[in-house]
Amino acid sequence: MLYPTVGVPFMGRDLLYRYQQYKYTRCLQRAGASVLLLMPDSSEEARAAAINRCAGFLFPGGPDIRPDRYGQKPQPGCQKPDPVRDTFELQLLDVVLAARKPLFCIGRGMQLLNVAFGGTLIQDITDKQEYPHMDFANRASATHPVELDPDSVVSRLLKSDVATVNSLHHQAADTIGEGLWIAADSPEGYPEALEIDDYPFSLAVQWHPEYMTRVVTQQGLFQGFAEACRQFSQKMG
Ligand SMILES: [Mn+2]
Repeated sequence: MLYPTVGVPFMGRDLLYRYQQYKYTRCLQRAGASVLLLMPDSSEEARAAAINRCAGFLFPGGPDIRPDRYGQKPQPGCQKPDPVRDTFELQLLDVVLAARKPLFCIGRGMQLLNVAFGGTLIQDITDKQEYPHMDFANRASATHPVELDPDSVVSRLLKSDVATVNSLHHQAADTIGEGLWIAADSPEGYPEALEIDDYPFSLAVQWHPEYMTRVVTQQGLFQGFAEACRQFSQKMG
């Protein structure tokens, strides 16, 4: 039995971020992966060594991405960014994509993937939604339906082309970066999952499977990702 190492960027020292980081760690461990937290303030060599050890990477939730990263000025409703995370995670994502290692992007992570591919975000969807997309109180259950492309990895792992998901975002992917495609959307048409063209294993969801721990199929996303990491890890030797 092999326990592939998954790199996860450090989310921050606040109690809420520590709680969220723990949720990701638990789901990855339950899927048979071991987690290596990647610290943005470590030395460049230590970081490179840590990144090399990882068979796959999970990009977690977090604050809004600074709008200048996708060529816009901040608009009303855009929340305080974390520029250190933006810089670190966008650099890390480049390294991961070049190495073609398995990738799982969640929440902010999915938005980061879109921005890395040249896409843009709607800075605030609060007044443009039919369902409550920012519903922290119901994070363990489902808030809105999504429709999944039957040819997507996310649909294969959830074993369905429809699902109901939780929702903890107030921004949405707008223009989709070239090289990505929409694997799931909400009833209003907001992208809820993205995948990368011609890439060994990529999964990017706008919802938060790490909170839906009572829903067995959602844990299947972590299982599928961990399995892809296990296979990559065997290739790494
Ligand atoms: Mn949503």
